[in-house]
Amino acid sequence: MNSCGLRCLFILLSFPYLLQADLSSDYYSKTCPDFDQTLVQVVTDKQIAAPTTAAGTLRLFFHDCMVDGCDASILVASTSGKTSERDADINHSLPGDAFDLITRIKTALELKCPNVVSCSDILVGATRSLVKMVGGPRINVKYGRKDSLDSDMNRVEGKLARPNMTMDHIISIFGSAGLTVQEMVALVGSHTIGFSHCKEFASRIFNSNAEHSADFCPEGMNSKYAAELRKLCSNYTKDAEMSAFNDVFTPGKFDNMYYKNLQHGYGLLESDQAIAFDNRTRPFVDLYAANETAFFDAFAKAMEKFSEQRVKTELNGDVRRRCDQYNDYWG
Ligand code: HEM
Ligand SMILES: *[C@@H]1O[C@H](CO)[C@@H](O)[C@H](O)[C@H]1NC(C)=O
Ligand SMILES: *[C@@H]1O[C@H](CO)[C@@H](O)[C@H](O)[C@H]1NC(C)=O
Ligand SMILES: *[C@@H]1O[C@H](CO)[C@@H](O)[C@H](O)[C@H]1NC(C)=O
Ligand SMILES: *[C@@H]1O[C@H](CO)[C@@H](O)[C@H](O)[C@H]1NC(C)=O
Ligand SMILES: CC(=O)N[C@H]1CO[C@H](CO)[C@@H](O)[C@@H]1O
Repeated sequence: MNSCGLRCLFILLSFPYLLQADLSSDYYSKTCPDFDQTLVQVVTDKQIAAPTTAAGTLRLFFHDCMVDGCDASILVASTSGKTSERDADINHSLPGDAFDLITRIKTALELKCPNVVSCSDILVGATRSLVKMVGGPRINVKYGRKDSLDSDMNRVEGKLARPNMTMDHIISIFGSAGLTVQEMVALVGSHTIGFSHCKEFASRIFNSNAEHSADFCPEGMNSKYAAELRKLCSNYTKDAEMSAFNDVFTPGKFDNMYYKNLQHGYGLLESDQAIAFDNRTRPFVDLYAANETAFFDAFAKAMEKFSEQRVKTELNGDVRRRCDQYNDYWG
């Protein structure tokens, strides 16, 4: 159910231009002049205190924007009546530090300019800052998004790729989000930072016939790497927290090592490794492995495009006062 209804019909008939999102890089220059400075300050403090924040926030951004555009729908907490996106099954491992970061930025901004800055803009701005902070490219971002009026776990299924999907399926999911194969390969380069829980790749390294056999190695994987991962994850069924770096060589640095890893059998997830084998994706893996500037340019452009698609406007969104709750217009 769209929570907009008659209210929107009225607004649309009166102000048809509202259908068009009006994003700009200086959107808050008059209404919240300290926006950039405040955001960067909170982001910097948090990243220093908790260095896993960058990867966690980038993944949170990705999951928010894949499901109906960047609209902060992922930040809404479930209520007794309704399970929201962040509690959809696939979100189980979304990191607490990233949610905490957004709350901190929102709190700081509400003190300076109440009811002005949207949660979706905060998530986009924080992601952009963090990518740069861990060594990645400068991304041009525009602001002016509104936050969703609706978050529903049922809208998540089928919109996020899983590591065991076929490349056809993954390409089609990104295609539905308006992204080309090249843009997809560039964005997945995000796996140059962060980590994955063992359960996400256990089926690759523990094959059911040769459970702990020392020399089992999935096709395309470096055999020493497979053995190391098996050791690292030996306890994963007992300890669900066990996890491995996505990029085993430079885990905290945003660089093009992810693609070099794929070329040498150090892809962690099945989907990572598959990107290096598929004819449609492989040329871009080779390009980005050879030329980090080409990767950074493509990543920055794809992030900019991705962050501006299907953006909510006054018509179907608002500025939430708390990022985890809808505004209460009737109370
Ligand atoms: C083929 C498509 C993709 C698949 C199947 C996939 C799957 C996954 C999985 C299973 C994890 C591990 C989660 C965990 O265990 O906690 C992960 C981590 C991550 N993903 Fe992806 N992903 C994909 C594309 C992307 C894209 C396009 C981005 C960014 C734009 C992204 C950003 C991240 C980041 C930053 C992490 C690390 C999170 C952390 O350390 O907290 N992924 N991904
Ligand atoms: C893929 O993994 C999910 C759980 O992550 C599982 O439910 C599903 O059955 C798997 N699909 C295939 C084809 O293996
Ligand atoms: C596995 O778990 C057991 C008990 O929790 C612990 O004693 C052992 O050190 C763990 N091994 C590894 C490799 O983490
Ligand atoms: C992929 O490329 C290889 C090597 O160029 C070729 O042999 C194979 O037929 C191609 N497969 C498809 C599906 O295009
Ligand atoms: C690397 O990519 C950049 C950006 O696309 C390009 O300008 C440059 O010429 C490339 N460098 C090499 C050595 O190919
Ligand atoms: C970060 C977050 O909100 N994760 C939630 C994902 O879903 C599980 C199960 O519903 C919740 O327990 C987590 O809190």
